[in-house]
Amino acid sequence: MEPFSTIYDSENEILTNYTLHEEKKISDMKGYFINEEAREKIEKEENKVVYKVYKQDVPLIEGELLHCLTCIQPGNVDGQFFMTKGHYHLNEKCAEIYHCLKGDGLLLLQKEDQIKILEFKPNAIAYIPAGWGHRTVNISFTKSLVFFSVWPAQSGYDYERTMKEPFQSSIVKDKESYKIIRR
Ligand code: S6P
Ligand code: ZN
Repeated sequence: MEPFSTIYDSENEILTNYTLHEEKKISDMKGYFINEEAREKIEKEENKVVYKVYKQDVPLIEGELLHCLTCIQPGNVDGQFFMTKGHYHLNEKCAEIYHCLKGDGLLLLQKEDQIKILEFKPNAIAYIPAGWGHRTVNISFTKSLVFFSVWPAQSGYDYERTMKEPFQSSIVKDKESYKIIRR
């Protein structure tokens, strides 16, 4: 393949020249929030966008790197902040790097009985070691959380595992801030 570059358009919160754009709406998040009834209500009323992903395709072969921009909207389901679905990599030997560009968030990480919650603010560069499940949460009431990620092209995604072994912590509103609760 040919070398290429993309531009992060910070005002519009997109990666220009993306080849793949995904939007996860409330209707795509069935079973991910604690209060499923509240999620269904929002789905029927407005079906808001929870997060968007802009990705550049590269060959899914050893040595290549995938990269993308994720933008999580501000919002909550019955007080639980908007977040990504979260996943493990199918290939447990694949790590990942997240670089926060905008907003205010938390990165939830877990591996078996180990849990880590990292602050995720602009300029934070988080290293997600191989084998750790990862989910990002937008804890701002007004702003999007935007971050850039880079990971091996052969990682794959395991979303089923996060359903079988759910993230142990949830991030909910607490007055003007947030608190961490056990799920
Ligand atoms: C991919 C990387 C991110 C997420 C994206 C959406 O390995 O971790 O690009 O795919 O932030 O999250 P999720 O959990 O819906 O894939
Ligand atoms: Zn990942």
